Amino acid sequence: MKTAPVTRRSDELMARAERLFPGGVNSPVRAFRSVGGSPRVIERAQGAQLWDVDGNELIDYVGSWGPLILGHAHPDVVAAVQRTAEKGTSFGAPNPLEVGLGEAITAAMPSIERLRFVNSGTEAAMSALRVARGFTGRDKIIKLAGGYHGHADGLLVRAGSAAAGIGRPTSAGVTAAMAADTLVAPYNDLSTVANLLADHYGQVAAVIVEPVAANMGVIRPASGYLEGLRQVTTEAGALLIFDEVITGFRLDRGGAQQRYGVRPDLTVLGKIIGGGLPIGAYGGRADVMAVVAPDGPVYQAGTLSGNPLAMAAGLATLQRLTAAVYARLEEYGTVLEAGLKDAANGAGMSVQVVRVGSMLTVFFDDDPRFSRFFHAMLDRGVMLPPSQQEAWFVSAAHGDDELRQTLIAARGAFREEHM
Ligand code: KE4
Repeated sequence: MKTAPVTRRSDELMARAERLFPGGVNSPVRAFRSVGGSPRVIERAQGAQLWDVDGNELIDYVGSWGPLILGHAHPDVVAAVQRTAEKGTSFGAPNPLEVGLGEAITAAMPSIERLRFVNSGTEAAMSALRVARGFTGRDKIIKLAGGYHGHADGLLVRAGSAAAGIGRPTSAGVTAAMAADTLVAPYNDLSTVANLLADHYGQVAAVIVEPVAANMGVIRPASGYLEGLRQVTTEAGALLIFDEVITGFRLDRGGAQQRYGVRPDLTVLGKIIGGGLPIGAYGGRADVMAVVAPDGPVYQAGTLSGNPLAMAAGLATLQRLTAAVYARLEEYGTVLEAGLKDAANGAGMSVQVVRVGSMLTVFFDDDPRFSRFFHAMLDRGVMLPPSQQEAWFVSAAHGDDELRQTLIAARGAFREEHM
C-alpha cells in the first residue's frame, strides 16, 4: 500500500525558491506545471538513484535531461573533475583537456571535421545557425514543429519541450522580425520541407532537425525521412544540421547519424559530452567551419567555452561509453519497454510506448492521465520527466533491481490510473 511521502523540506525550500526564481526554478520544465504539484528538491544522487531533501529515495529516469548516461556521481567522472579543479577551474586559454575531448568527439563522429565548444545546447544551436547563414549567405532556416533546439529567439517558433506549453506558437519577447526567417514544417513530412525549399529557392541557409525527436516525447524518424532531408537540402544548396544534443553519444558513440547512416553538414551537441557540467558544441564540415572567427567572418565567443572542468567530466564520460555499455542500455530499454506495455495492458490502459535505444516516452491519451501516472510513479519512488513532451533516460547504472522496482511501480500506477 503506498503512503504519501514526506515532502516538508522540499515544500519549505520551494516556498523560498518561488520568491527568488520565476516558477521557483531555473528552467521551466522543472516546475511541474504540466503535471501539477510541487517539485522535489534534490539533495544528492548516486548511480540510478536520487535522494530529495526529505530523504526520499527515487529511481531516476530524468538523468538531468540526458547527460548522466553513466549514472549520477560516477566515481571516475567525480575524480576527474576533482583532480582537474585542483589545478585551476578556468584559464581563458587553450588547455589540453579541450584537445582531448575534441579529438574524442571527432573520432566518434567523422562528419565533425572541426568543432567549437560552447556552454549549452542553446548556444551551440544558435551558433550553428549563424555559421550556416554566414557560409551560405542566406537568411532563412527551416525547423520542424515540436523540435526544440534551445531558447535562441529564432528557434522559439513552434518549439517543443516546455516551450510547447506556453500556449502560443512563438514565445513572447520574440518579435515578428526575429521569427520571420524561421520556416516550420511538420516533423516526418518531407514534402513540406521540399516545398518550402522550392518556394524559398536560394533563401534557405539550413534545415535543423532532431534526427530522433525527443522534445515532443520520443518520435522516430519515418523510414527514409532523414535520407530525404539529406537529399533535398543538398539539391537546394542548404545545409543539413542535426541537433544531436540528446541523441549524441546517447544512441551510440556516433549518435543518430551513425545509427541512421546520414551525414549532416553540421552537428549540434551538448548534455552527455559534458558529463553533467555545462557544455555545448557545434561542428561539421571543415569548409563550413572555416567561416568561424578568428579564421572567418562569423563571430562567436564564450568566456568559459572549453573550460577544463566540463572537458574533464565529458572526457571521463566518453571514455567509458563502450560497446558493452550501449548493449546493456539497449537490453534494459527493451525489457523496460515490454514491461511497461504489459503493465498497461494488464490494467486495461491504452498507452503507446515509443523507444529508441535508452530513451523512451509512454504516451497517454490525454495529459491528465499522464499527470496522474507521473504522480503515481513518484509516490512509488520513481522520478519520471514531469512532462508528456519529454523522454525517459536510462543510464548504465540502472540494473535489475531498478528494473524490477520500476515495473512493480508501473503495475501499481497503471492499476491506480485505471480506477
Ligand atoms: P540547453 O540549452 O538546455 O543545454 O540545450 C538546449 C537543447 C537543444 N537541443 C535539444 C534537442 C534539446 O533537447 C535541448 C534541451 N533539452 C531540454 C529538454 N528536453 C532540457 C531541459 C530543460 O530545458 O530544462
